[in-house]
Amino acid sequence: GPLQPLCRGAFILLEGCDRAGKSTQAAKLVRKLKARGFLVEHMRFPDRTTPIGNMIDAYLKSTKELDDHAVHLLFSANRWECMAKMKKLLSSGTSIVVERYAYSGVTFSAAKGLELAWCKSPDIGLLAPDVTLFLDLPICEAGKREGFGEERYENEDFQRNVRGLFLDMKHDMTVGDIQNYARKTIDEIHGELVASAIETIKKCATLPLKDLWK
Ligand code: ADP
Ligand code: 2DT
Repeated sequence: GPLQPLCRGAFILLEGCDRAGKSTQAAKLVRKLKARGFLVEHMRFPDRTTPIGNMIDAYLKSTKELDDHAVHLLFSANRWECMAKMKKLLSSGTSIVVERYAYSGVTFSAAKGLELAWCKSPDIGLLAPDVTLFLDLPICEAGKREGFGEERYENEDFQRNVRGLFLDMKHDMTVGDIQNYARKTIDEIHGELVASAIETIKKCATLPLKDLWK
C-alpha cells in the first residue's frame, strides 16, 4: 500500500514573564507526555551551554557589560545555532517543549527602548512554534512568589514593561485561550497545557514546519 507519511513532532513553546511558572510547567508537561508514550525533549532559551550562551550568561549575571543591540543579536544567534538540532528532532518525530524564545527576545529588548521592528528582524525565519502557551500573571502576583534572583531584568518595573509588550504581541502568537492561566493552581494549568500539547501534536503531525514572521 501507499507509504504512511512520516509524523513530525510539535514545537510547543512556553512564554511569559519571570515566575509565571514556565519551568515548573515545562518539567511537568515533559514528564506527562513521556508517560503517555510521546517522544519529547525539553529545551530552554537562552541555552547557556554554548560559547554564545556563556556570553549571555555572563551578561545576565552582570559580570559582563554589553551594548543592548549586541546582546539582542547574541540572544538571536543563540536560537539560530540550535535550529539544526530542533529541525532534526522534529522531523524525526520528537516533540520539543521550549521555555522562552523570540517573544522573550523582542519584549525584553523593546522594554529597554529598542525599536520593535528592529528587534524582530534577526529572528525572522527561525522555526515557528506550533503553539505558544503564554503564562500570564500580573506582576504584583508574581511579586508574591519566591523572590527574584540576582540577575539582570529581575525587578518589578522592568517586568511590568515586559508584560505589557507580551500582551501587545499576543495577536501574533499561536495561542489558545490563555486568560489567567498563571493564576490557577499548578495542577489546573498543567491539565490545560497537557490538553493543548496533545491537540497540537496530533494536529501538526503531517503539516510542514513553518518559519517565524515570514
Ligand atoms: P518561571 O520559570 O516562569 O520563572 P517557575 O516555574 O520557576 O517560573 O515558578 C516560580 C515560582 O512560582 C516557583 O516557586 C513555583 O513553585 C511557583 N509557582 C509556579 N506556578 C505556580 C502557580 N500556578 N501557583 C502558585 N505558585 C506557582
Ligand atoms: P531565564 O533563564 O531565567 O528564563 O532568564 N531574555 C531571554 C532576553 O532578554 N532575550 C531572549 O531572547 C531570551 C530568550 C529573559 C533569562 C533572561 O533573559 C531574558 C530573562
